[in-house]
Amino acid sequence: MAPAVTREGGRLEWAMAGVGAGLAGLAVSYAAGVLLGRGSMVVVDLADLVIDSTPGPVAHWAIELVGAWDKPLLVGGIVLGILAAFVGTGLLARLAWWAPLLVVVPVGALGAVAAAAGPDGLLAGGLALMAGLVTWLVVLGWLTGPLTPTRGPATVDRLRVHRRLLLRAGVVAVGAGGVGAVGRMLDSGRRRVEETRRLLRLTQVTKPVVPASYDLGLEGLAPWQTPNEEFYRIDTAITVPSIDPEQWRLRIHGMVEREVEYTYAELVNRRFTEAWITLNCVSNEVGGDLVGNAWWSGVRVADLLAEARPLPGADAVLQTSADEWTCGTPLEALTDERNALLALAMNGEPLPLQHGFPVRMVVPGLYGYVSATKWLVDLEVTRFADFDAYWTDLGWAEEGPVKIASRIEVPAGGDEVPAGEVVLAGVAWAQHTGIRGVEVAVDGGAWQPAELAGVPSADTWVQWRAVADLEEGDHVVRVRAIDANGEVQTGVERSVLPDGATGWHEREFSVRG
Ligand SMILES: Nc1nc2c(c(=O)[nH]1)N[C@H]1C(S)=C(S)[C@@H](COP(=O)(O)O)O[C@H]1N2
Ligand SMILES: [Mo]
Repeated sequence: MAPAVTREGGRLEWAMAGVGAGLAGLAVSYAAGVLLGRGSMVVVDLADLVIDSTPGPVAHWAIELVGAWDKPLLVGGIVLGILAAFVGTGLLARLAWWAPLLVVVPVGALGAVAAAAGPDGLLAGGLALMAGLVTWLVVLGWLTGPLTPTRGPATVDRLRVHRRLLLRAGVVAVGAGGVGAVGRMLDSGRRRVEETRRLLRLTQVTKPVVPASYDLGLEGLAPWQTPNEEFYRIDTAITVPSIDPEQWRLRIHGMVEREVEYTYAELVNRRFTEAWITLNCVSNEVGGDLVGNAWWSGVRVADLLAEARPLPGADAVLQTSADEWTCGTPLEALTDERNALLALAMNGEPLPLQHGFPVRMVVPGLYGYVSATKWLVDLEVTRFADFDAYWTDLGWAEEGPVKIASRIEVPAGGDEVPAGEVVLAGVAWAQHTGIRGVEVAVDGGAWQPAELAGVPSADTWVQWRAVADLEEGDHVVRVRAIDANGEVQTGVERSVLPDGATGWHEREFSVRG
């Protein structure tokens, strides 16, 4: 006869094990999120998702019904839901080792959707979520270890089982509490700096109004001024550095007559320069969106370098960030008339943390990887021959002047548009040189000039627009730009490595009768 299988512990013990494991998972997911620089918790993203996906009338009805209690009730409901999920895994574990997955997998799927919709994107959110889910399962297995079915004569010492369970529960509680506390501590630094940033008043910073002539205002065309929340973000930082401006220093040293150091307050009290500058990434593919245009406010770096007095023979500045990313910039690009900036503000607000708070470099005409150091703390005047920087060390070119580029945004790819006059539109850029013209070619025909919108300087992108009379069927449009020196954008296709992509952007769409 097969020995009887005994499941030790009552439902309550299994349920408690589920709750303990779930709380441990929450603590780990929270701490992992903090480490990954997330501004929000996955659980909070989940609440947001519930709110956002509640149909308007239902939400209205619910709010009407419960009045000012809507927020506490929502939070209470979510807490109850989470507790129910935790209890559920415990009870299911009592039936079969794999049964908790019936809860954990759907929760993971919901969490992934919520994280993707949340402010920090799927990657950081997904990793934090995974860390939490794995912890949940592993701790559940461990906590229920003493309760696991024993085969053979049921002569189990109930008291011993109970004691072992309590001991493990204690270990989990202390561990989860510790992990949660460390997460909170790490996060408090970021929250404090966010708060300091919010309270900063940079009196010299203005908020610009975009002249109507710069923005064609077409549906589907990116706005001429890129809002901070939509500005692309590229960096190697896993945790976004949070730097208290009071503690921040910029040191200028190396091949200089006089080493100098500046505080944030010293920069704030200098004369500010403001400019529209389009920034783009060397990794931007033809037609890609790693490019944005903002109003930057700050101090001319040429003036600070002049105070340090570079020595003859120096041709480069090695920039270092608080997180020890480095890049090398030609000394000339930082000292010529182009107004390279130590930016303190972006679009009229102190720099967002992800974009380099409190101070970053912005150099018109150079790709970000050789110029646009965020969280900047150190400038070493030196020679290109004497150093390797982060990306040049990995095979990217030492010098990264921006290449002429143009992009089609209207019609959107795969669009179906009505026959007749079809509007084509997009942007083109060649910072520090400027764009003289943009041309489009439909279905491999002759290049036709597009109209250009206005721009304040050679340092920004320019919107373009053209109209083509097209018949029903599939079409393809290509674009190329001509810079202010008369150089025509090449159609030769090259990949982004080592110094930026080339080639013409094209777009397919169809016209219906
Ligand atoms: N500290 C630091 N600064 C950095 C980087 C980085 O990885 N670390 N990436 C650079 C690159 S490659 C680009 S394209 C720009 C992007 O700036 P953004 O994220 O504000 O758009 O920042 C530059 N500055
Ligand atoms: Mo970049």
